[in-house]
Amino acid sequence: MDKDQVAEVLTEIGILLELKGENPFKTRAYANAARTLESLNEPLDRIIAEERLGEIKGIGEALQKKITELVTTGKLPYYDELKASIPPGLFEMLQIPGVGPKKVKALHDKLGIKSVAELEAACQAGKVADLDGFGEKTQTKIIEGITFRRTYASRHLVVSALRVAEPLLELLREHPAVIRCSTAGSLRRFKEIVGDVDFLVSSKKPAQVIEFFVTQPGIVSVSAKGDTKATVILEGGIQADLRVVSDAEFPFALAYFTGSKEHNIVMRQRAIQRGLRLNEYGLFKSKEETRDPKLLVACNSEEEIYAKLDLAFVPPELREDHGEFAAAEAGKIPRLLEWTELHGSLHNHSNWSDGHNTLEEIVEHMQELGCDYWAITDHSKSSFQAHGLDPARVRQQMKEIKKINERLADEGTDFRLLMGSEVDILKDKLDFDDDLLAELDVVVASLHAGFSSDEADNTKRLLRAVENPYVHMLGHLTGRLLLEREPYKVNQQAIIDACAETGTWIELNASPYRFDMDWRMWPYAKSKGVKCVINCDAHRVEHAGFLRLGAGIARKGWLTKADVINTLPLDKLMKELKRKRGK
Ligand code: DGT
Ligand code: CA
Ligand code: CA
Ligand code: ZN
Repeated sequence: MDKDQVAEVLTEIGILLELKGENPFKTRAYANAARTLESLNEPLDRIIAEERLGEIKGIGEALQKKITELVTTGKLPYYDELKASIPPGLFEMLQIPGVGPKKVKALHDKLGIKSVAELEAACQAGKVADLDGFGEKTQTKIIEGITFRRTYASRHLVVSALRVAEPLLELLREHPAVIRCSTAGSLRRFKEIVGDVDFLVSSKKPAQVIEFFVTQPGIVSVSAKGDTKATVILEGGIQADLRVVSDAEFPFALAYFTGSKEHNIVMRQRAIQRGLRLNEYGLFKSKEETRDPKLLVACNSEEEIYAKLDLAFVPPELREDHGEFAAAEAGKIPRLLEWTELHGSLHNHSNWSDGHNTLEEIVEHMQELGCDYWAITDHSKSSFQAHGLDPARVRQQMKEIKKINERLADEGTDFRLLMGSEVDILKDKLDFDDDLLAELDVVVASLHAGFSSDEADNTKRLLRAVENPYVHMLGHLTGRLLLEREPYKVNQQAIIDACAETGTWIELNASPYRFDMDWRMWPYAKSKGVKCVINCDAHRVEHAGFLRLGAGIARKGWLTKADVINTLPLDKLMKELKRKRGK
């Protein structure tokens, strides 16, 4: 186990002990030790090998023994026993917003509640409000929390789905009985949230493929298993459907199961208009529903199906019946952005504010990845929870970055750090004065706190930032956190119009928790000539991987290389960064 995994176990032990009503000293010691481990700057196994664990503050003898056991054996019987002694439903109850270990313990001790379902019933019967330390308000909040969780139980971030689906697809691809395979459904269409994962395989031996699939790692249970279909639950609780078809059927099944439903409906209508029938088994010369192979119009690929219906190929991301048919008919489906066309990210954090890595670590990692540039845009002073920088610190960081860039130049390297800021949009001004902003290469303006419930209010604040000549782009336009926090109210169209007017760019925040501005708004922005910047908003070097995800959402928003600023090489980018200021 590495330090993050050990920290996770220690955190869980702390919670389990709290659920048992252990004394707070003991429970807190575990939480504190977990935090200490997470912030270590060297590998845990080395510290243990050199017997230096005892030198770390807050890690006493008992903890040392447990940590050593976890790192060396990957197991801890103490933890397993503790976990087994507590009903699993109690742990699940902790996921309800506003319900902590103390409350769970009280509910269990006083009302005998052992599961979320029992808790909901008790709330509805009004029993929870009567408990000491709860009350009407808390009871209502618990009911709301349970409802919220239920709505989202079958909704997952696309990144969580990809994490489990991609390795499984690779395993399927390598199986000798598999001829072709693909994901389908909303995952292939790259929706930001997916309900389940769909796999499609063509094979002459479906039973073999099904048997293989259901026994792969990453599959926690099998809900249904037939001759050509299986439904399973993947790690993380996502459901997955696998369908196996003949290779002749594959393109038709792929088109059908990729959807969307809305897209499929139009496809079928077009077939009918041409005296044909389209379904998951094929395209048939027939006026009635059929799957008679003698009537089949053979197609070896999705491209051929589209061609038979007088359409250019529609990339999966565009299959939402959002105008793709008019474009495909006119041969005007754009060549969508490829993530490899991106050269860097213009909104990222370092350990000067709330990021995890040093400037040097960032340079090394991004250079290695083949980026041309990486902007450091740490938070401004008003974001004090995120250790926002005051003007003096900003200037100090500028010096630091200049030094690093000079060194890179000396070494003959083309990679550059760009000096920037993610400046807070305050109630009536920006967090920094114009003269400081003017010294920076890159200025991202974001709304982080104090947004109003009034759309006009928020819009006005953002418009003021757009009008500032030193603001290059707006960061995460609506502040949403997918599956967690609703966007704040803002008139996106008015802001896009103002960005068009002033030459301000809009960020596509590529964090899979945000994907903000939403893909549905990009065609409008594009029609107004507003440029997109795909930004990682990286807080760790690993977040550079978000570029690929952001590009997927950009494709869903119909964006091409020309629409995205950070497809530019460094010299052209530097020119564009000066354009608005020159006006
Ligand atoms: P999801 O899973 O809720 O995120 O969304 P999808 O689009 O992946 O939906 P899913 O998994 O229920 O079905 C996969 C595709 O299969 C769907 O996009 C279109 C096709 N499909 C499923 N059921 C129907 C249906 O009743 N009518 C039509 N036309 N297509 C369907
Ligand atoms: Ca699906
Ligand atoms: Ca499905
Ligand atoms: Zn940021």
